[in-house]
Amino acid sequence: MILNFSILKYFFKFYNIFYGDFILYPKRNLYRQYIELSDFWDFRFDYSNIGIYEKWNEGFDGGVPIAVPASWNEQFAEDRDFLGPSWYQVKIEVPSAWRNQKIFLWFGSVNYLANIWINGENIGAHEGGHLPFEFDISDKLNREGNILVVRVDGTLSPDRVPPSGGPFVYPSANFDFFPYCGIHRPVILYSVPSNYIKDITVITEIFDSRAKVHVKVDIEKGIQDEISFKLEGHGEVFETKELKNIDHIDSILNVENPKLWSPDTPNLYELTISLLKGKIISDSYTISIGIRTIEVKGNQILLNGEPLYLTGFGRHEDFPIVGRGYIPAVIIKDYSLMKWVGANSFRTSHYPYSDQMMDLADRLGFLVIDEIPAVGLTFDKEHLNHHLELCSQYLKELISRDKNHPSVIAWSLANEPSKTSSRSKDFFRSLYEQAKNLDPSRLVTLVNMHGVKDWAFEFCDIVCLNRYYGWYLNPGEIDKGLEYLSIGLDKIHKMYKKPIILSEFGADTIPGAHAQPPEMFSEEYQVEFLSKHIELLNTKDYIVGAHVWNLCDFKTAQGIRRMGGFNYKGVFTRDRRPKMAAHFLRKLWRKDL
Ligand code: BDP
Repeated sequence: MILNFSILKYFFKFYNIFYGDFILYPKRNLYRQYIELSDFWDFRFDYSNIGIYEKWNEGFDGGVPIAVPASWNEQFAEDRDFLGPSWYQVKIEVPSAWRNQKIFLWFGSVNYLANIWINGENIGAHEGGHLPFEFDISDKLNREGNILVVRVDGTLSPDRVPPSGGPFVYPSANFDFFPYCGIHRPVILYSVPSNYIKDITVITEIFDSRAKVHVKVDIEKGIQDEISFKLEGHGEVFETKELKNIDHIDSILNVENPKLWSPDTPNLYELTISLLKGKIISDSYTISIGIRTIEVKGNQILLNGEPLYLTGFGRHEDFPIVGRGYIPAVIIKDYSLMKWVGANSFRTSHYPYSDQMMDLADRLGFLVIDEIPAVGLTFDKEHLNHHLELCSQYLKELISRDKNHPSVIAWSLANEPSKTSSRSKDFFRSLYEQAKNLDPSRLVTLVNMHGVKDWAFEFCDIVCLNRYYGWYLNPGEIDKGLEYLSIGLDKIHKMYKKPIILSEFGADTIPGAHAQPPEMFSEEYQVEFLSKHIELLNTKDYIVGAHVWNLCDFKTAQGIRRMGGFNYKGVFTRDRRPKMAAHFLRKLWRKDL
C-alpha cells in the first residue's frame, strides 16, 4: 500500500516534534558521559511505504548493514536516487552508572524528516536536514537492552524547506546539490545530572584595554547554591560566583588586556560554568569563546574596529560514497586547503555545517557566514506560512547552536529566493527581526540571485550577491560580462549604501581541459574568469568580500547543465586535488608568500 504525505502527517501528528530548544553539544567530563552510536546499523528501504503498517517501528527483519553516519545514497550498488522513506535500527544499552542521571538521545543531523522510536514507542520527530535535535529518554529505557528505530524520509516536496519538485532535474531538487538522505552526523546517547546546565550564551564587548564577557546560563531545576564562572586562557584566570537558585543567571567577567580573536590571531579562552552545592560540584560545562566585536560602519564590516576583507569560498558537505556524511578527515583537509590558498572565510552554503566544522573555524581563524537551509524559496501563497514556520524553526535552532562561535560573523536568512514581492519582504522582515532578537550581536544578510530585486536588503546589514557574468550570462565573454557586473554592483550599492560581498562567482572547469585562447570549461578560462573578477572587485571600496563558487566540485542531481551529475565549479576536484585556479588564487590571496 502506498501512503501519501498528508496521511503520514496524520500519523505523526501526535508525536513530540522537536522545535529547536537549547542544546549544548554532548560532552564527557566528571559529571556527564556519552556513548557515540556511530557504527554499522541495520537498514531497509521502504519502497512501498509499508513500514508503519507492518510495525517496523517495533524492530524489523530483513535489514542490511549500513554505515552511520553517512548518506545512504552512495553506499549501495543500487537505489542512489531513492529518497525514502527508509528505516534504521540499532540496539542500545545504557551503563548502570547512569541510573540516577537524565539521559538524552542526540542527533547531529538527519535529512530530512526523522521519526524515532525506542522499544516501539515513539519518542519524537524532527523536520529539517542540517541541525541537531534531541529527546529526553530517561524513562524510556530498559536495563536489559533497547531497540532504537529511526524512519527517515528525504523525499522532495514543495511544502518542505528547501522546497522542491519540478521537471528539470532528477531527482527533482529545486537546488543545485544532490539531495542526499540519511543519518548524516553522529548519534549520541548522553547523561547529565538531574540538576544540570542547559544552555550558555556569551556576548563580548571591548573597551580599550578591557573586555566585558557577558554570560547567561540556563539551568534545569535551580537547586544549587552557587554558580561559578571561570575564564581561563593566555596565562590568566578570571573568576566570579553568583548566588542563586533560579533557572537562569547572568554574570559579567571583566578581562584586562584581552587577547582578541581574529583570523590572524584566533585567540580562544576556556569558559567553565559549574553548579555548586556547598563545595560539591554537581555539573560543569566548558566552552571555548573568543573576545571580538563585529559591526558595520558605512561601507565597511569592522572586526574589533578594523575593516575586514573576506577571501574564501562557498562550499558543500560532499564527498564520494559518504555523500553528506560527517568525516573528520575531510573537514581537516578542507581547512588545510583553504589556508593553503589564503582564504580567511566561507559561507555555509546552503545549510548549516557540522558542529565540528564550526569549532574548528574558531580554532583555525575562519570567518563564517552561517546560512539556514532556505535555498530556492518561491513564496507561493499555498506554502508561505509553512515555509516561514520552518525557516523560523531553523533560524532558532541555528542561532541556539552557533551563537557562541567567535567565527560566526553573520546569519544568512536564505540563498537565492527565486522571486520576490511584498510577500517576500514581510517573510524576511520577520526572520530578520527574529535573528536580531535572538542575537543582537551579529550581522544579518541574505544572498541574492541575478535579476531578482531583494527588498530585504533595505533592512539587512550587508548585501550578498551571487553573479555569473561570463558564465550563464555572456558565456565565453568575460570582459563584456564584467562590464555589466561593474554597472550592476554600483547600482545596487547606490540603492542600499551597504557593504557588498560577491558571495558566488565561478565557472565549471573540467580538470585537465586546456584551451588557448581560454574557452569555457577549460582550466585557463577558470583562471581568467576568477582573476578578472577579483581585479574588478578590488576597484570598488564598498566590496568587502569575494567568495569563489566553489571550494570543490560536488555532486548534483542529473540535468543537462550538470555533466555526469556534477557541478565542476570547484577550484579543487571532488577528491581535493587543485586545479590551476587554486594555484592562481594562492598567489593572489596569500600575503605571506
Ligand atoms: C547559484 C547557486 C548555487 C549553484 C550555482 C551554480 O546559489 O547553489 O550551484 O548557482 O549554478 O545560483 O553553479
